[in-house]
Amino acid sequence: MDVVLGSQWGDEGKGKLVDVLCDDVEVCARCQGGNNAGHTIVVGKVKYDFHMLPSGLVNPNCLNLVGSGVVIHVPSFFEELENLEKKGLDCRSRLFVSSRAHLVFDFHQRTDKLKEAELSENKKSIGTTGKGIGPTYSTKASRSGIRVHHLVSDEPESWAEFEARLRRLVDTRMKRYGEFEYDFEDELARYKEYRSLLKPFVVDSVDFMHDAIAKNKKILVEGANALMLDIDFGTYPYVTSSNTGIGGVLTGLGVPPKAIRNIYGVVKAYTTRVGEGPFPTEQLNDDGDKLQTIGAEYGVTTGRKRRCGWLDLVVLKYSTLINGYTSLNITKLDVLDTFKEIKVGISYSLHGKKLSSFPEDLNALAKVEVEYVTLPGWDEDITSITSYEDLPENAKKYLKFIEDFVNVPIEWVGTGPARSSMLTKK
Ligand code: 2SA
Ligand code: GDP
Ligand code: MG
Repeated sequence: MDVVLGSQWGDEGKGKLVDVLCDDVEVCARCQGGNNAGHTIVVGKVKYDFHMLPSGLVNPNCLNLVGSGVVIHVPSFFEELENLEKKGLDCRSRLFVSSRAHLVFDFHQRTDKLKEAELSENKKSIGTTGKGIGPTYSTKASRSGIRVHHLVSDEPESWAEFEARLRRLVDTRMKRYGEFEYDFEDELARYKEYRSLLKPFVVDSVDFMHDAIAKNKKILVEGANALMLDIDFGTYPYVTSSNTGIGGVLTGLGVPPKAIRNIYGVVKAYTTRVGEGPFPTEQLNDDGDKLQTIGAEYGVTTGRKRRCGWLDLVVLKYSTLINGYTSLNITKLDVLDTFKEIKVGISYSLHGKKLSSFPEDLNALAKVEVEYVTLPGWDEDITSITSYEDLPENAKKYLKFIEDFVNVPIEWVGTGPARSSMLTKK
Protein backbone atom coordinates (compact mmCIF):
# COMPACT_ATOMS: atom_id res chain seq x y z
CA MET A 1 0.00 0.00 0.00
CA ASP A 2 1.33 3.43 -0.95
CA VAL A 3 0.17 6.79 0.35
CA VAL A 4 0.01 10.27 -1.20
CA LEU A 5 0.07 13.12 1.34
CA GLY A 6 0.05 16.91 1.10
CA SER A 7 3.14 18.36 2.75
CA GLN A 8 2.17 22.05 3.03
CA TRP A 9 -1.22 23.78 3.39
CA GLY A 10 -2.99 21.84 0.65
CA ASP A 11 -3.53 22.13 -3.11
CA GLU A 12 -0.04 20.89 -3.85
CA GLY A 13 -1.40 18.80 -6.73
CA LYS A 14 -2.08 15.52 -4.91
CA GLY A 15 -4.96 14.68 -7.24
CA LYS A 16 -2.70 14.73 -10.28
CA LEU A 17 -0.12 12.42 -8.70
CA VAL A 18 -2.88 10.04 -7.62
CA ASP A 19 -4.21 10.04 -11.17
CA VAL A 20 -0.75 9.33 -12.62
CA LEU A 21 -0.10 6.52 -10.12
CA CYS A 22 -3.56 5.02 -10.59
CA ASP A 23 -2.58 3.79 -14.03
CA ASP A 24 -1.84 0.41 -12.47
CA VAL A 25 -3.48 0.80 -9.05
CA GLU A 26 -6.34 -1.60 -8.19
CA VAL A 27 -7.76 0.19 -5.14
CA CYS A 28 -7.73 3.93 -4.39
CA ALA A 29 -8.92 4.96 -0.91
CA ARG A 30 -9.73 8.25 0.79
CA CYS A 31 -9.14 8.17 4.57
CA GLN A 32 -10.15 11.59 5.96
CA GLY A 33 -11.68 14.97 5.17
CA GLY A 34 -14.82 15.43 3.13
CA ASN A 35 -15.99 17.68 0.34
CA ASN A 36 -13.86 20.52 1.71
CA ALA A 37 -11.07 19.03 -0.38
CA GLY A 38 -10.71 19.84 -4.04
CA HIS A 39 -8.53 18.18 -6.62
CA THR A 40 -8.36 19.12 -10.27
CA ILE A 41 -7.29 16.45 -12.70
CA VAL A 42 -6.72 17.18 -16.35
CA VAL A 43 -6.87 14.31 -18.85
CA GLY A 44 -6.58 15.40 -22.44
CA LYS A 45 -9.25 18.09 -22.91
CA VAL A 46 -11.34 16.98 -19.94
CA LYS A 47 -11.00 18.63 -16.53
CA TYR A 48 -12.37 16.69 -13.56
CA ASP A 49 -13.04 18.33 -10.18
CA PHE A 50 -13.01 15.94 -7.26
CA HIS A 51 -14.08 16.80 -3.72
CA MET A 52 -15.08 13.81 -1.63
CA LEU A 53 -14.70 10.97 -4.09
CA PRO A 54 -11.32 9.29 -4.68
CA SER A 55 -9.39 10.48 -7.73
CA GLY A 56 -8.80 6.85 -8.73
CA LEU A 57 -12.24 6.95 -10.38
CA VAL A 58 -10.58 8.41 -13.47
CA ASN A 59 -8.91 5.06 -14.07
CA PRO A 60 -11.56 2.60 -15.35
CA ASN A 61 -9.87 -0.41 -13.74
CA CYS A 62 -9.54 1.03 -10.25
CA LEU A 63 -11.90 0.33 -7.32
CA ASN A 64 -12.45 3.31 -5.04
CA LEU A 65 -13.22 3.50 -1.33
CA VAL A 66 -14.51 6.40 0.73
CA GLY A 67 -13.05 5.26 4.06
CA SER A 68 -14.33 5.39 7.65
CA GLY A 69 -12.41 8.56 8.50
CA VAL A 70 -14.14 10.55 5.75
CA VAL A 71 -17.22 12.64 6.52
CA ILE A 72 -19.94 12.39 3.88
CA HIS A 73 -22.57 14.92 2.86
CA VAL A 74 -24.84 12.53 0.97
CA PRO A 75 -26.45 15.08 -1.42
CA SER A 76 -22.95 16.26 -2.42
CA PHE A 77 -21.82 12.66 -2.81
CA PHE A 78 -24.49 12.05 -5.45
CA GLU A 79 -23.97 15.43 -7.09
CA GLU A 80 -20.25 14.75 -7.49
CA LEU A 81 -20.94 11.25 -8.77
CA GLU A 82 -23.43 12.53 -11.34
CA ASN A 83 -21.04 15.25 -12.52
CA LEU A 84 -18.33 12.66 -13.12
CA GLU A 85 -20.81 10.45 -14.96
CA LYS A 86 -21.79 13.39 -17.18
CA LYS A 87 -18.13 13.67 -18.14
CA GLY A 88 -18.20 10.05 -19.24
CA LEU A 89 -16.79 8.21 -16.21
CA ASP A 90 -18.49 4.96 -15.35
CA CYS A 91 -18.22 5.04 -11.56
CA ARG A 92 -21.08 3.27 -9.81
CA SER A 93 -19.79 -0.29 -9.86
CA ARG A 94 -16.33 0.84 -8.71
CA LEU A 95 -17.27 3.07 -5.80
CA PHE A 96 -17.60 1.90 -2.18
CA VAL A 97 -18.44 3.75 1.02
CA SER A 98 -17.48 2.73 4.54
CA SER A 99 -20.40 1.90 6.81
CA ARG A 100 -18.50 3.59 9.66
CA ALA A 101 -18.07 6.98 7.95
CA HIS A 102 -19.91 9.85 9.62
CA LEU A 103 -22.61 11.84 7.85
CA VAL A 104 -22.55 15.58 7.30
CA PHE A 105 -26.03 17.10 7.45
CA ASP A 106 -27.22 20.45 6.19
CA PHE A 107 -27.38 21.73 9.77
CA HIS A 108 -23.65 20.97 10.15
CA GLN A 109 -23.02 23.23 7.17
CA ARG A 110 -25.34 25.87 8.61
CA THR A 111 -23.55 25.83 11.98
CA ASP A 112 -20.12 25.88 10.28
CA LYS A 113 -21.10 29.27 8.85
CA LEU A 114 -22.71 30.47 12.11
CA LYS A 115 -19.53 29.61 14.05
CA GLU A 116 -17.40 31.44 11.48
CA ALA A 117 -19.66 34.50 11.75
CA GLU A 118 -19.33 34.37 15.54
CA LEU A 119 -15.53 34.13 15.33
CA SER A 120 -15.34 36.93 12.80
CA GLU A 121 -16.67 39.36 15.41
CA ASN A 122 -13.21 39.11 17.01
CA LYS A 123 -11.45 38.76 13.65
CA LYS A 124 -10.70 35.15 14.53
CA SER A 125 -12.55 33.22 11.84
CA ILE A 126 -10.75 30.20 10.43
CA GLY A 127 -11.79 30.73 6.83
CA THR A 128 -13.39 27.30 6.56
CA THR A 129 -14.91 26.01 3.34
CA GLY A 130 -18.35 26.11 4.98
CA LYS A 131 -18.93 22.45 4.16
CA GLY A 132 -19.74 21.43 7.73
CA ILE A 133 -16.48 19.56 8.25
CA GLY A 134 -15.60 20.93 11.72
CA PRO A 135 -19.12 20.53 13.16
CA THR A 136 -19.32 16.93 11.87
CA TYR A 137 -15.99 15.88 13.35
CA SER A 138 -17.10 17.62 16.57
CA THR A 139 -20.27 15.56 16.79
CA LYS A 140 -18.19 12.46 15.98
CA ALA A 141 -15.78 13.22 18.85
CA SER A 142 -18.61 14.00 21.24
CA ARG A 143 -20.16 10.60 20.41
CA SER A 144 -23.41 12.01 19.12
CA GLY A 145 -22.65 11.67 15.40
CA ILE A 146 -24.61 9.67 12.84
CA ARG A 147 -22.78 7.10 10.73
CA VAL A 148 -23.60 5.58 7.38
CA HIS A 149 -24.75 2.29 8.97
CA HIS A 150 -27.25 4.19 11.12
CA LEU A 151 -28.87 5.33 7.88
CA VAL A 152 -28.82 2.15 5.85
CA SER A 153 -29.35 -0.52 8.51
CA ASP A 154 -32.10 -3.11 7.86
CA GLU A 155 -32.82 -3.60 11.56
CA PRO A 156 -36.51 -2.68 12.08
CA GLU A 157 -35.82 -0.15 14.86
CA SER A 158 -33.07 1.64 12.93
CA TRP A 159 -35.11 4.29 11.10
CA ALA A 160 -36.84 5.47 14.29
CA GLU A 161 -33.42 5.63 15.93
CA PHE A 162 -31.99 7.58 13.02
CA GLU A 163 -34.82 10.10 13.29
CA ALA A 164 -34.35 10.43 17.06
CA ARG A 165 -30.59 10.90 16.72
CA LEU A 166 -31.02 13.54 14.05
CA ARG A 167 -33.65 15.38 16.08
CA ARG A 168 -31.43 15.35 19.18
CA LEU A 169 -28.51 16.69 17.21
CA VAL A 170 -30.52 19.50 15.66
CA ASP A 171 -32.02 20.39 19.04
CA THR A 172 -28.61 20.71 20.70
CA ARG A 173 -27.33 22.84 17.83
CA MET A 174 -30.40 25.11 18.10
CA LYS A 175 -29.74 25.49 21.83
CA ARG A 176 -26.18 26.51 21.02
CA TYR A 177 -26.81 28.80 18.02
CA GLY A 178 -30.46 29.87 18.43
CA GLU A 179 -33.31 28.97 16.09
CA PHE A 180 -31.51 29.03 12.74
CA GLU A 181 -33.43 28.38 9.55
CA TYR A 182 -33.65 24.64 9.09
CA ASP A 183 -36.40 22.38 7.77
CA PHE A 184 -36.07 19.22 9.83
CA GLU A 185 -38.95 17.35 8.17
CA ASP A 186 -37.58 18.10 4.73
CA GLU A 187 -34.11 16.84 5.65
CA LEU A 188 -35.61 13.69 7.18
CA ALA A 189 -37.73 13.01 4.09
CA ARG A 190 -34.73 13.37 1.83
CA TYR A 191 -32.74 10.91 3.92
CA LYS A 192 -35.54 8.39 3.73
CA GLU A 193 -34.88 8.41 -0.03
CA TYR A 194 -31.08 8.42 0.33
CA ARG A 195 -31.33 5.26 2.43
CA SER A 196 -31.94 2.99 -0.53
CA LEU A 197 -29.86 5.09 -2.92
CA LEU A 198 -26.74 4.93 -0.76
CA LYS A 199 -27.10 1.32 0.33
CA PRO A 200 -25.58 -0.32 -2.79
CA PHE A 201 -22.32 1.54 -2.19
CA VAL A 202 -21.91 0.61 1.48
CA VAL A 203 -19.29 -1.90 2.62
CA ASP A 204 -17.53 -2.90 5.79
CA SER A 205 -14.32 -1.07 4.91
CA VAL A 206 -12.19 -3.09 7.33
CA ASP A 207 -13.11 -6.24 5.38
CA PHE A 208 -12.72 -4.38 2.10
CA MET A 209 -9.21 -3.10 2.86
CA HIS A 210 -7.94 -6.29 4.50
CA ASP A 211 -9.26 -8.41 1.68
CA ALA A 212 -7.37 -6.20 -0.79
CA ILE A 213 -4.22 -6.39 1.37
CA ALA A 214 -4.50 -10.21 1.67
CA LYS A 215 -4.86 -10.49 -2.10
CA ASN A 216 -1.76 -8.34 -2.54
CA LYS A 217 -3.70 -5.78 -4.55
CA LYS A 218 -1.99 -2.57 -5.48
CA ILE A 219 -3.53 0.02 -3.13
CA LEU A 220 -3.09 3.78 -3.12
CA VAL A 221 -4.31 6.01 -0.30
CA GLU A 222 -5.19 9.56 -1.30
CA GLY A 223 -4.62 12.07 1.49
CA ALA A 224 -6.77 15.20 1.43
CA ASN A 225 -5.85 18.69 2.71
CA ALA A 226 -2.27 18.60 4.06
CA LEU A 227 -0.01 18.27 7.09
CA MET A 228 -0.07 21.95 8.09
CA LEU A 229 -3.88 21.67 8.28
CA ASP A 230 -3.68 18.60 10.57
CA ILE A 231 -5.82 18.96 13.70
CA ASP A 232 -2.87 17.96 15.93
CA PHE A 233 0.26 19.05 14.08
CA GLY A 234 -0.95 21.91 11.90
CA THR A 235 -1.19 25.61 12.76
CA TYR A 236 -3.98 25.04 15.31
CA PRO A 237 -6.69 26.39 15.42
CA TYR A 238 -6.26 27.42 11.77
CA VAL A 239 -6.55 23.83 10.63
CA THR A 240 -9.17 21.41 9.38
CA SER A 241 -10.73 18.94 11.83
CA SER A 242 -9.12 15.66 10.78
CA ASN A 243 -5.68 14.08 10.93
CA THR A 244 -4.35 14.92 7.51
CA GLY A 245 -0.96 13.32 8.14
CA ILE A 246 0.11 9.70 8.15
CA GLY A 247 -1.85 9.03 11.38
CA GLY A 248 -5.12 9.69 9.55
CA VAL A 249 -4.34 6.91 7.09
CA LEU A 250 -4.27 4.32 9.88
CA THR A 251 -7.25 5.63 11.85
CA GLY A 252 -9.27 6.44 8.75
CA LEU A 253 -8.90 3.04 7.09
CA GLY A 254 -8.28 0.58 9.93
CA VAL A 255 -5.02 -0.71 8.48
CA PRO A 256 -1.79 -1.51 10.36
CA PRO A 257 1.38 0.60 9.83
CA LYS A 258 3.24 -2.40 8.42
CA ALA A 259 0.86 -2.45 5.44
CA ILE A 260 2.33 0.87 4.25
CA ARG A 261 5.22 0.76 1.79
CA ASN A 262 5.84 4.17 0.19
CA ILE A 263 4.76 7.56 1.51
CA TYR A 264 4.82 10.15 -1.25
CA GLY A 265 4.98 13.78 -0.11
CA VAL A 266 3.53 16.27 -2.58
CA VAL A 267 5.32 19.62 -2.44
CA LYS A 268 4.37 22.69 -4.45
CA ALA A 269 7.54 24.45 -5.69
CA TYR A 270 6.30 27.52 -3.76
CA THR A 271 3.67 27.75 -1.00
CA THR A 272 -0.05 28.53 -0.98
CA ARG A 273 -2.64 28.69 1.72
CA VAL A 274 -6.44 29.22 1.61
CA GLY A 275 -8.22 30.62 4.62
CA GLU A 276 -6.81 32.42 7.64
CA GLY A 277 -3.80 31.61 9.78
CA PRO A 278 -0.05 32.20 9.88
CA PHE A 279 2.03 31.82 6.75
CA PRO A 280 5.64 32.91 7.39
CA THR A 281 6.85 32.95 3.77
CA GLU A 282 3.74 34.69 2.39
CA GLN A 283 4.56 37.41 -0.14
CA LEU A 284 2.10 40.29 0.01
CA ASN A 285 3.79 41.94 -2.93
CA ASP A 286 4.36 41.57 -6.68
CA ASP A 287 6.05 38.18 -6.25
CA GLY A 288 3.01 36.82 -4.40
CA ASP A 289 0.65 38.28 -7.01
CA LYS A 290 2.72 36.77 -9.81
CA LEU A 291 2.68 33.31 -8.22
CA GLN A 292 -1.08 33.60 -7.75
CA THR A 293 -1.71 34.64 -11.35
CA ILE A 294 0.66 32.28 -13.14
CA GLY A 295 -0.22 29.40 -10.81
CA ALA A 296 -3.98 30.13 -11.27
CA GLU A 297 -4.27 29.78 -7.51
CA TYR A 298 -8.00 29.66 -6.81
CA GLY A 299 -9.78 27.19 -4.50
CA VAL A 300 -11.40 24.27 -6.29
CA THR A 301 -14.23 24.10 -3.76
CA THR A 302 -14.92 27.73 -2.90
CA GLY A 303 -13.21 29.66 -5.70
CA ARG A 304 -11.27 31.69 -3.11
CA LYS A 305 -7.97 33.27 -4.12
CA ARG A 306 -5.12 31.33 -2.55
CA ARG A 307 -2.48 33.26 -0.60
CA CYS A 308 0.99 32.77 -2.11
CA GLY A 309 4.61 32.84 -0.99
CA TRP A 310 8.01 31.21 -1.34
CA LEU A 311 8.77 27.60 -0.58
CA ASP A 312 9.23 27.11 3.17
CA LEU A 313 11.72 24.37 3.93
CA VAL A 314 11.19 24.75 7.70
CA VAL A 315 7.62 23.60 7.04
CA LEU A 316 8.76 20.84 4.70
CA LYS A 317 11.29 19.51 7.21
CA TYR A 318 8.66 19.48 9.97
CA SER A 319 6.18 17.79 7.66
CA THR A 320 8.82 15.20 6.68
CA LEU A 321 9.55 14.40 10.34
CA ILE A 322 5.89 13.64 10.99
CA ASN A 323 4.92 11.88 7.76
CA GLY A 324 8.20 10.12 6.96
CA TYR A 325 8.10 10.67 3.19
CA THR A 326 9.99 8.06 1.23
CA SER A 327 10.05 10.31 -1.86
CA LEU A 328 8.70 13.62 -3.05
CA ASN A 329 6.72 14.99 -5.98
CA ILE A 330 7.65 18.63 -6.59
CA THR A 331 4.72 20.18 -8.44
CA LYS A 332 4.12 23.37 -10.44
CA LEU A 333 7.82 23.97 -11.07
CA ASP A 334 6.75 25.60 -14.36
CA VAL A 335 5.08 28.42 -12.39
CA LEU A 336 8.58 29.64 -11.44
CA ASP A 337 9.79 29.73 -15.07
CA THR A 338 9.84 33.53 -15.40
CA PHE A 339 11.28 34.45 -12.00
CA LYS A 340 14.80 35.87 -12.24
CA GLU A 341 15.50 34.86 -8.65
CA ILE A 342 13.73 32.39 -6.42
CA LYS A 343 13.76 32.54 -2.65
CA VAL A 344 13.50 29.60 -0.28
CA GLY A 345 12.87 29.90 3.47
CA ILE A 346 15.45 27.87 5.41
CA SER A 347 15.14 28.90 9.07
CA TYR A 348 13.06 30.91 11.53
CA SER A 349 14.36 33.27 14.23
CA LEU A 350 12.40 34.66 17.15
CA HIS A 351 13.70 37.64 19.13
CA GLY A 352 17.03 37.25 17.35
CA LYS A 353 17.43 33.55 18.24
CA LYS A 354 17.25 30.77 15.67
CA LEU A 355 14.46 28.29 16.41
CA SER A 356 15.33 24.61 16.45
CA SER A 357 11.79 23.40 15.72
CA PHE A 358 8.50 24.55 14.21
CA PRO A 359 6.68 26.74 16.79
CA GLU A 360 3.35 25.46 18.06
CA ASP A 361 2.44 28.86 19.49
CA LEU A 362 0.84 31.09 16.90
CA ASN A 363 1.92 34.29 18.64
CA ALA A 364 5.49 33.11 18.20
CA LEU A 365 4.88 31.94 14.63
CA ALA A 366 3.40 35.32 13.71
CA LYS A 367 6.61 37.04 14.81
CA VAL A 368 9.27 34.77 13.34
CA GLU A 369 11.77 36.19 10.91
CA VAL A 370 12.40 33.93 7.98
CA GLU A 371 15.93 33.44 6.72
CA TYR A 372 15.94 32.98 2.94
CA VAL A 373 18.47 31.78 0.44
CA THR A 374 18.15 33.22 -3.05
CA LEU A 375 18.66 30.86 -5.95
CA PRO A 376 18.95 31.91 -9.59
CA GLY A 377 15.92 31.32 -11.82
CA TRP A 378 16.12 29.57 -15.20
CA ASP A 379 14.11 32.00 -17.31
CA GLU A 380 12.99 29.28 -19.67
CA ASP A 381 9.68 27.62 -20.49
CA ILE A 382 9.88 24.07 -19.12
CA THR A 383 6.34 23.02 -19.99
CA SER A 384 7.28 21.06 -23.10
CA ILE A 385 10.29 19.29 -21.59
CA THR A 386 9.74 15.54 -21.51
CA SER A 387 12.66 14.23 -19.48
CA TYR A 388 14.16 15.26 -16.16
CA GLU A 389 17.67 15.39 -17.67
CA ASP A 390 16.55 18.12 -20.08
CA LEU A 391 15.49 20.55 -17.34
CA PRO A 392 17.57 23.75 -17.21
CA GLU A 393 20.61 23.50 -14.91
CA ASN A 394 19.21 26.12 -12.49
CA ALA A 395 15.94 24.21 -12.21
CA LYS A 396 17.91 21.06 -11.34
CA LYS A 397 19.90 23.07 -8.77
CA TYR A 398 16.65 24.29 -7.21
CA LEU A 399 15.38 20.72 -6.93
CA LYS A 400 18.72 19.47 -5.56
CA PHE A 401 18.63 22.19 -2.89
CA ILE A 402 15.25 20.91 -1.69
CA GLU A 403 16.36 17.30 -1.80
CA ASP A 404 19.53 17.97 0.20
CA PHE A 405 17.75 20.13 2.75
CA VAL A 406 15.12 17.56 3.72
CA ASN A 407 17.16 14.51 2.80
CA VAL A 408 14.37 12.85 0.86
CA PRO A 409 14.72 11.94 -2.83
CA ILE A 410 12.57 13.67 -5.41
CA GLU A 411 10.84 11.11 -7.61
CA TRP A 412 8.59 13.25 -9.81
CA VAL A 413 8.51 16.84 -11.01
CA GLY A 414 5.33 18.50 -12.29
CA THR A 415 5.74 20.86 -15.24
CA GLY A 416 2.08 21.54 -16.11
CA PRO A 417 -1.46 20.52 -15.13
CA ALA A 418 -1.81 17.69 -17.64
CA ARG A 419 -1.28 14.04 -16.78
CA SER A 420 1.59 13.97 -19.29
CA SER A 421 3.40 16.91 -17.66
CA MET A 422 5.12 14.82 -15.01
CA LEU A 423 8.84 14.09 -15.22
CA THR A 424 10.22 11.07 -13.41
CA LYS A 425 13.61 11.37 -11.75
CA LYS A 426 15.15 8.04 -10.84
P1 2SA B 1 -12.60 23.24 6.79
O1 2SA B 1 -13.64 23.63 5.78
O2 2SA B 1 -13.14 23.21 8.19
O3 2SA B 1 -11.84 22.01 6.45
O4 2SA B 1 -11.53 24.49 6.78
C1 2SA B 1 -10.52 24.57 7.77
C2 2SA B 1 -9.22 25.06 7.16
O5 2SA B 1 -8.74 24.11 6.21
C3 2SA B 1 -8.54 24.73 4.96
N1 2SA B 1 -8.91 23.85 3.87
C4 2SA B 1 -8.29 23.84 2.70
N2 2SA B 1 -7.14 24.43 2.31
C5 2SA B 1 -6.78 24.25 1.01
N3 2SA B 1 -7.56 23.58 0.09
C6 2SA B 1 -8.71 23.01 0.47
N4 2SA B 1 -9.58 22.54 -0.45
C7 2SA B 1 -10.13 23.46 -1.46
C8 2SA B 1 -9.21 23.51 -2.69
C9 2SA B 1 -10.35 24.82 -0.80
C10 2SA B 1 -11.20 25.84 -1.55
O6 2SA B 1 -8.79 22.45 -3.11
O7 2SA B 1 -8.91 24.58 -3.19
O8 2SA B 1 -11.77 25.62 -2.59
O9 2SA B 1 -11.30 26.96 -0.96
C11 2SA B 1 -9.09 23.07 1.82
N5 2SA B 1 -10.13 22.56 2.52
C12 2SA B 1 -10.01 23.05 3.78
C13 2SA B 1 -9.49 25.93 4.98
O10 2SA B 1 -9.11 26.93 4.05
C14 2SA B 1 -9.36 26.40 6.40
O11 2SA B 1 -8.17 27.13 6.55
P1 GDP C 1 -4.76 18.99 -4.57
O1 GDP C 1 -5.88 19.46 -3.72
O2 GDP C 1 -3.48 18.82 -3.82
O3 GDP C 1 -5.09 17.77 -5.37
O4 GDP C 1 -4.47 20.16 -5.62
P2 GDP C 1 -5.54 21.04 -6.43
O5 GDP C 1 -6.10 20.24 -7.54
O6 GDP C 1 -6.49 21.71 -5.48
O7 GDP C 1 -4.60 22.21 -6.96
C1 GDP C 1 -3.53 21.97 -7.79
C2 GDP C 1 -3.77 22.72 -9.12
O8 GDP C 1 -2.57 22.76 -9.85
C3 GDP C 1 -4.77 22.01 -10.03
O9 GDP C 1 -5.46 23.00 -10.75
C4 GDP C 1 -3.89 21.18 -10.97
O10 GDP C 1 -4.49 20.96 -12.24
C5 GDP C 1 -2.69 22.07 -11.10
N1 GDP C 1 -1.41 21.37 -11.26
C6 GDP C 1 -1.00 20.19 -10.71
N2 GDP C 1 0.28 19.96 -11.01
C7 GDP C 1 0.71 21.00 -11.76
C8 GDP C 1 1.96 21.36 -12.36
O11 GDP C 1 2.96 20.66 -12.23
N3 GDP C 1 1.99 22.56 -13.04
C9 GDP C 1 0.90 23.37 -13.17
N4 GDP C 1 1.04 24.51 -13.84
N5 GDP C 1 -0.28 23.06 -12.62
C10 GDP C 1 -0.38 21.90 -11.92
MG1 MG D 1 -7.13 21.08 -3.48
